[in-house]
Amino acid sequence: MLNSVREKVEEFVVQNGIPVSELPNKITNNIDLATSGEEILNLLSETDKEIFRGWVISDNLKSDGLSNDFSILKKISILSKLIYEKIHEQSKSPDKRFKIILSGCGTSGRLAYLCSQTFSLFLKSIYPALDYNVCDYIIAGGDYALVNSVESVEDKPKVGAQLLKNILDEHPNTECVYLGITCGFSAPFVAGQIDFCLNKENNRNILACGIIGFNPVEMTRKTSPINENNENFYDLMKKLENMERQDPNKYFIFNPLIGPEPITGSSRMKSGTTTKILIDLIFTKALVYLDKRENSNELEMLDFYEKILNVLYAENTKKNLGNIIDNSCEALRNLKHGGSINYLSDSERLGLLCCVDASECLPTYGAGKNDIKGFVSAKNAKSLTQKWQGFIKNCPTVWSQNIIDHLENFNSDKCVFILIESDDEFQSDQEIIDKENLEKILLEKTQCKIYKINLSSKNIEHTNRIKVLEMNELSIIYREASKMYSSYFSNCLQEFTLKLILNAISTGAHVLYGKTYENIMIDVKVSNIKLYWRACGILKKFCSELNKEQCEDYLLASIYSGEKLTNEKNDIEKHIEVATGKEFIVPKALIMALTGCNYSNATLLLDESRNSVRNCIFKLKNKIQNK
Ligand code: F1P
Repeated sequence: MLNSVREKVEEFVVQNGIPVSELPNKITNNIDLATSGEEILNLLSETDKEIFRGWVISDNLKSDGLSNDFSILKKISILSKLIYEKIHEQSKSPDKRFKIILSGCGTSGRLAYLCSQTFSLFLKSIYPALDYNVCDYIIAGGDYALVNSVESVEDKPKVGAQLLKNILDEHPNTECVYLGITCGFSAPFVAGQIDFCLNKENNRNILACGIIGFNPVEMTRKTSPINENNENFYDLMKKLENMERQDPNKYFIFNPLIGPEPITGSSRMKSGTTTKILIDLIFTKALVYLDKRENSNELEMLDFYEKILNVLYAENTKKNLGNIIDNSCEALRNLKHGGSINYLSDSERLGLLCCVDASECLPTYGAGKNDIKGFVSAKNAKSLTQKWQGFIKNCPTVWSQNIIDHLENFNSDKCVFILIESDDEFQSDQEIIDKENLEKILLEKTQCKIYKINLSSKNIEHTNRIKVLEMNELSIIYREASKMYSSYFSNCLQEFTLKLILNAISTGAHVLYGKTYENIMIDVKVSNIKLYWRACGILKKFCSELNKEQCEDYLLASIYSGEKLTNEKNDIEKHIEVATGKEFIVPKALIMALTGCNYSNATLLLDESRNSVRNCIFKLKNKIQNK
């Protein structure tokens, strides 16, 4: 085990200093050649297994080489004990307030929201006297960013720090645990908050400060100063690493090495999933302490997640889920003929995951807003509970009346409906629409394909038109988790299952549709600094004979539509502002770089391939090779 992790780390580090989170994964190198959903699932099963490799020993890569003195699992244990003690203290003397603050950008912020809401709700259910949310969240761009992408705020350290300060100011005399999430150790928004926490003046009420991400500390972003002292994220991480050594009960770096994403840089996938596992384990373990059960074992808990992977990627499931992916891809191919992918859940908790997964396809794959959607069913928008307001307010597709009013949008056999069946104990029944009725309407009034994913404990019957993805072992695993730990943990596992399924459907459908070249989403939106450098990296990868500077020049030529650059070249913020909202920036830059043609001709070439980036690059590469 030790050796394999060492090898993996070394392998990652030697590759031109590119952070693990931005490297292409060798397993999925040919994912764009897959011809079926099942083949995609075979690859995802391998990359998802990598999630579990780097937990047992430490994988912090220190400047002096590998060190295994801080195991991630041990850190989970220390932090969860601290959280338990504070919640316990609070329950005995309510004036001793305590808060956990989870914060992140994009997917990381969305997971901060989900985990903070579920944990706070659960605590309220066991301590009815609790009159506030013990766990709070911050997401860059505010609640609007829960289901929309607002990537530019990620580059603003001061905004991050101010938002954290606001929460602390609102709750004076409240002790806090802060956990920042940035999968690539790259978001200045989060760095600003870490900087704030490490500053002694602000430190009074901060009991613990931690960060979650999936690169070795050495690979933290070294550009973009974060504070007045011109320190960058890397400098802060080195400080944090030192402080963690000196005071391991207060400072935490959670960075298990999980290997690169199946779609390069798509941190919503493995990194998001691992973020969730880490937070789930910390919170579940705290609950187990509260329940006076001392016997929770992190490894055993981790095992539950692996068991679910085995069920999900078992032959039979792969076949059925593969079929859903195939038909979802068919829906994308037929967008002009009524094709669309729709998720529907009757639980706000799981519906959030549906809406998030769908909304992430817009920035990730340049999907249109009607291509893939999540719905949460309720009698009407107002009847949905206050608890999930942040999400409900910002999600345009929250209630099923939307569906009923717009049935004509779903009246094509290319339209796919995926219904999530669950028995969510936190859902209040009276607020929920009569689901059977909705199903009946869909069946009678539309031609769409209907699938059900059964995450409940009941068996569901197949009918002619409704195919069911049944995974019987799941309910056994959930029940066991609930018995051994808590029903909270079992909910976490259910969310984990659904996240993997939805990620597989949306990723699989877009990859089969031809949105990636190899495992790289070339048409990346250039909407923040991380993505600007990712775009340059993509050009470098495919045009190895060019140097970094030339690659950046091609990117700028595309951003400014072939016009001469009038701004300072290093005014990246300006370039991002101009790039935001423009289409096909990287593909056009790549065509110019590969062929030497100008901007207008690159646009023509892309047009000729009907904007299929993959086909266009494929043709060009063949042409160049045959010269
Ligand atoms: C945050 C994030 C991602 C998103 C995109 C832009 O990344 O918003 O969630 O998919 O890559 O960045 P991170 O700070 O968690 O690395």
